[in-house]
Amino acid sequence: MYPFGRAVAQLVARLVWDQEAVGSSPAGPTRGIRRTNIPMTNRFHRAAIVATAVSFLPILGLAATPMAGTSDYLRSIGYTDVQLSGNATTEQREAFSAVQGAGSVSDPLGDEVDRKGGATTVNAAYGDISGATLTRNDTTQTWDVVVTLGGPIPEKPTDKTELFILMDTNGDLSDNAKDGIRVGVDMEFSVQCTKDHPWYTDYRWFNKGPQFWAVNKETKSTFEIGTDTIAYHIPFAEVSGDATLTWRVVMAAAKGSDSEIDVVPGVGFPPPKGEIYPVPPTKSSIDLPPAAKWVALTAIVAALSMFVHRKFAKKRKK
Ligand SMILES: [Ca+2]
Ligand SMILES: [Ca+2]
Repeated sequence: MYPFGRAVAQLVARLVWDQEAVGSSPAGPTRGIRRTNIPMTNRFHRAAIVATAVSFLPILGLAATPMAGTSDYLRSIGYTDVQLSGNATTEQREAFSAVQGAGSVSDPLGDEVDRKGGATTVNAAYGDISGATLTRNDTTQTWDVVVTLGGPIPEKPTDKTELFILMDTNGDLSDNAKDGIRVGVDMEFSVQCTKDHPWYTDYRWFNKGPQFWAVNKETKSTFEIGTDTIAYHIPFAEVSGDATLTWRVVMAAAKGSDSEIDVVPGVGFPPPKGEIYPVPPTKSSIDLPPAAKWVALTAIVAALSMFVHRKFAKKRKK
């Protein structure tokens, strides 16, 4: 079930075993014959420690790390199959979140959905955003957006791949889109590629009169595609350097007719209007990478086990 978890538990058991055998037997038995010298109470004690160690793993959420480019994270926080079946357009959903002003936002891996909000089958790690940063760059006179992805970007993605940067650029709510994935914004910058076209920029602005996204203006934005990052630079001539921006980014990858969409900030899509989705757990103040968590957990459990064992050993000697 949890192979690595079992390995940790076995390591803990070994540590306890060595402590018991070497520390409690006056004859100092060799490794090959120790087992027969362990009293039944010790075995019970050891089994309890191992069970405790194993029980810690799922509690700490370390047993299964969601894979980039999947809907694993949503499942891990309790989304049901019905919720992941996806049956509502973005216009039929509660409002998408947004970031206020310059700064950084992090995002879990494995929180993508398809275009209807259901589990995705595309499984492209490079379509999964792990973080985004908006910086005002006075040197280049640009707004710089850097998006970090869950895997390396292929030189030539086989299907359409797009990064959208959606912004309210003027603080005026009256010229913003009213619903859908672009709710609350008035400009859309993007960089896209298809199997036939290398990466190129695109730009749309929301025309509040007729209420549609106009394509009659071009952007002089530039971009860099890195190994697992996309950097995008919007000139102050197009978005004022004095603006207080409200923004979100959207990564979309396709495989045939299947889609994988990651919207940041937020996990998955917002729930259909009137419904409630599971809420992600609050992040701990110490945000260690998974490998460091394992090491820390192993050390904690081993130390606790040794402490408890010594207490028991002392009592037995009395
Ligand atoms: Ca993500
Ligand atoms: Ca606006």
